[in-house]
Amino acid sequence: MRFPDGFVWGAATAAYQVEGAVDEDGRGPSIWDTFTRVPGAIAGGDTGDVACDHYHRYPQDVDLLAGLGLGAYRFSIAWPRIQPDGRGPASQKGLDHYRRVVDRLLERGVTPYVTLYHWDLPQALQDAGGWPERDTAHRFAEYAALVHDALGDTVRHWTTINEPKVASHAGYGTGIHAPGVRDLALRDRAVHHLLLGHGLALQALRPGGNTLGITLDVSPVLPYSPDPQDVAAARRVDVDSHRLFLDPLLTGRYPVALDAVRDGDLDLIAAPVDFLGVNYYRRIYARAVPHGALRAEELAPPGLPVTTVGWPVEPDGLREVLVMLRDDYPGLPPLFVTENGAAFPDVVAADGSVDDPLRVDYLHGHLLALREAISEGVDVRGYFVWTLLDNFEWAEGFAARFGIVHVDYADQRRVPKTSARWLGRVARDNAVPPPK
Ligand code: IFM
Repeated sequence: MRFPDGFVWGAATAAYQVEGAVDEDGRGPSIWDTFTRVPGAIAGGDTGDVACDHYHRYPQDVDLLAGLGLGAYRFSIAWPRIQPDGRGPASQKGLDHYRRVVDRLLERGVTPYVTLYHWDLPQALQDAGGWPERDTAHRFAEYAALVHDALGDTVRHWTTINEPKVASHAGYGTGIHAPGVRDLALRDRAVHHLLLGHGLALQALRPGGNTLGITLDVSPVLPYSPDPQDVAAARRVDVDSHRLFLDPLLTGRYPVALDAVRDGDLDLIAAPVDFLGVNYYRRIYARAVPHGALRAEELAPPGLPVTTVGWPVEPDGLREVLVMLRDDYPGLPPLFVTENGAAFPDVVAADGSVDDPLRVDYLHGHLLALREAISEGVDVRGYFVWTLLDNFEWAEGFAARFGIVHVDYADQRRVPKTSARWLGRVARDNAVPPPK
């Protein structure tokens, strides 16, 4: 079960989920600082104020990652550290921080994969309308250029935006994420401006021989039952969650009409990328309901094993997604699995160790499915586990632990779980053990 030579093995994190230090070194407030103050918005009333204290502890975390044998680190830049108000000149302290992170990675032989936007919009830009405003796309491109000017000499791999669907749909549609808006017209404007921001940022980043891409969350969408109503519901969910992003990026056309689109926008959005990042966690099952914009609800059929956040564990869905992308989008760029992983109720043993056989099984199954997709001819260049550290899982707070490294939030002690050692072995061997 060897992987192709040069296959990239890494772990991923995102700034707000791990950094903490939310008011240090001139960082401005983000929409997540605001949203976590809304009563009832986050399980347990948790916030990212401290999180894993990665802002201060990144040297030891980088050493940990390198020590495991992982060769790549996918992390995001906090926009409000670079531009506290979302516009204007870059904060030197913000840039210096990420320069130090990159230097540490390179010293330890770890390749940085930088994501420019993982949902922490400067609050000042939300006050001016946020992603439903076209200007935010221009502000994003300006910010991207500032980061690139500072780090472009050593960082080769850039992702513009992580999971724009979650930023638009959860942020402006259901309102379960920051900024907590529930308005479908604004949501659709946010969709377009996130993608436009990606296209404008590509222009800013393109000079200099970089490897550029965007990351989408993609799942197979199946009907909950063979009932034609459920079949139609599944189609609606697939269009709304996936084709709404894949089609404009890869074919230059939206599958539905969006009011915010102006002449020339789709040319920018569909400009070629060097890779597409795919985040895969689960299959989605859709059942028809009479209410709601999509007249569909997502519901896992009974009997499937599920993770802490209720997502069914179905490794072959990863193979299905990768093959679907290859088959449905001729000319598809190379793929990276930029996130895959699971939250389980880990137990810390009396000796302090954390054995997580469910996560090992999850990773094992998904890596076999990934290997199968590669055997079927899909061009996948790397795999990043979500996530290096237990961290702030957005609306779920700290209760959902996705890390391969356990974090004790009382004293910030890190304990690599069994899965961390298992994945490190896979990375060093560039091979997955055969199925049990
Ligand atoms: O924690 C998130 C991450 O920020 C984006 N992708 C999904 C993960 C698990 O929910």
